[in-house]
Amino acid sequence: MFTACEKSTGDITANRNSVSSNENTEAVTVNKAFTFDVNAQGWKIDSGATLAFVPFGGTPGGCIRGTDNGAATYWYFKAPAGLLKLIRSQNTTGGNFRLDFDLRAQSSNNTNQPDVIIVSPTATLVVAIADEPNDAGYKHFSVPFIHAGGWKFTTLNGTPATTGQIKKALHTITKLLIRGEFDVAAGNIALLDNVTFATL
Ligand SMILES: [Ca+2]
Repeated sequence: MFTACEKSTGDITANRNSVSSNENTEAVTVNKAFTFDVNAQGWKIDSGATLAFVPFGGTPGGCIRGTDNGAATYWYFKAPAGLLKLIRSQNTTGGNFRLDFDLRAQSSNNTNQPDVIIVSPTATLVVAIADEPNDAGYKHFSVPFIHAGGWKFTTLNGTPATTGQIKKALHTITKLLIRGEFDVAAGNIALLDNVTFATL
């Protein structure tokens, strides 16, 4: 069962060291990591699910959990205003950026939906990740904000976005969404942990 993730304390301890070593070697531009070990750190849901902070079941420590409320929409985790402000403040004429996160979700292979969405006043950009989460455990996802990452305007069938267009959207970003619904069954659950925005 999916809820088994809220048990294995052995794995949580083992994961702690690897996460720490990764943080030490990565060039993090935005010095803000969402580890959800105390609270939800301002994250919310973009329609169709209920958010809860869970003080266990993360990788390691706490995480945030979305539970589908039965609405016939794909629901998303929504980044807090503080993260959007930090992203807007980045020097977009410099290097490129990426979004990293650990996600565990019930899955029925609904791959043909945007997995990450960024919204600015002039563009909505979407991307589908080749891999997808499942309920066997957390998977790490790293989404580059570059043309080769597969970003499209408005829909997955939209016009491909250039790296410059993606950066422009980041510089005025008003919404950042990470998909939580991969199984359309009512009551589906997803867990999110370790969200970072960093240099590519
Ligand atoms: Ca955590």
